[in-house]
Amino acid sequence: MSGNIITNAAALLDDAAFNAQAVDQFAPGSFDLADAYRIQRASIQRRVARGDGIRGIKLGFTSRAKMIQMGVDSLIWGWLTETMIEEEGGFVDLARYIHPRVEPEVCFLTRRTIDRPITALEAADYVEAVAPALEIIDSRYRNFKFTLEDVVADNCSSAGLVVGPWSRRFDGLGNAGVGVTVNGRLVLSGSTAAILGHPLRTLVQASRLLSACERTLPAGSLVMAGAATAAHALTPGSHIRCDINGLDRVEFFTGAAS
Ligand code: OOG
Ligand code: MG
Repeated sequence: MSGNIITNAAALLDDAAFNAQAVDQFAPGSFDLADAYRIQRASIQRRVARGDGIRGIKLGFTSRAKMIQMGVDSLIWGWLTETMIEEEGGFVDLARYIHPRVEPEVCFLTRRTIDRPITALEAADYVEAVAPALEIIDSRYRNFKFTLEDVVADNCSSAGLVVGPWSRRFDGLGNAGVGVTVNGRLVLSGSTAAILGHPLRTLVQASRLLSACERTLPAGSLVMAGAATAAHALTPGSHIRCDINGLDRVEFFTGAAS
C-alpha cells in the first residue's frame, strides 16, 4: 500500500476521533492487517504531534464474549494516550464520544520494560500493580461496524479509560467475579477467567505482539487486558460501577443529556 493511502486513512480516523464524527468503514480489501497497524501508528503519531503522550497499550478480543459480540476472532492491540484517561469517580462528558460503550477490564501497571517475548511464568514479575478498570470504547465507524483490519486501523476503538485503585493482590486474579452496574442495576457479569484463562496471560501476548513489530514498552506503562464481558452502551445521567472480586471497585458518572 502506498504511504499516501496510509497517511490519508490515518488522518480520516484521527479527525473522526477528534471531532466525534463517525465515518464509513473502508471498502473490503482496502488494506491488509500489516497496513492496518501502520495506519493505527500514523494516527497515534498525529495525536502525539498535538501534544498527547503515550501511556500504554490495550488488548482487544481476549475473551470469547467480546469476539462474539463484535464478530471478530483475533487478538488485537492498540495504544492508550494521556488524553484518553478519564478521572475515576468523576463525570465523563459523552459529547466527546460518538456512540460510546463501556466494558469491564483489568489494568496492569508494568514494573519492567517489556523488550522481548516473555513467558507466563515471568509475567507476574513484570507487574507493579493491578487495578479494576472501565474502558470506554467508541468505534469511529458508523454503527460500530468493522472488519478486523478496520478496527485495528481505528486503534481498536480505544477512546477512554477509567482506572480504579491500584493493588498488589494478584492471587485470585485468575478467576475473579466481575460485575458492572448502571444506576445500581447489574448489566454485565462474568469472570476474569474469561480473559485468556488468566489476565496475566495478556502480558505474554502483549510481549509477543510488541516484539513482532520491534517495539518496546517502558516500565510504568498501563496494559489494559481486554474486556471479560460484552460491552454496554453508555447513556447520559448514569452512574457506572465495576466491581472485581479481590480488587477494589471503579466508577464514573455520565453527565446529563444536553
Ligand atoms: C474493539 C475493541 C475490543 C476488548 O476489550 O476486547 C476491546 C471493539 O469492541 O470495538 O477493547
Ligand atoms: Mg476493551
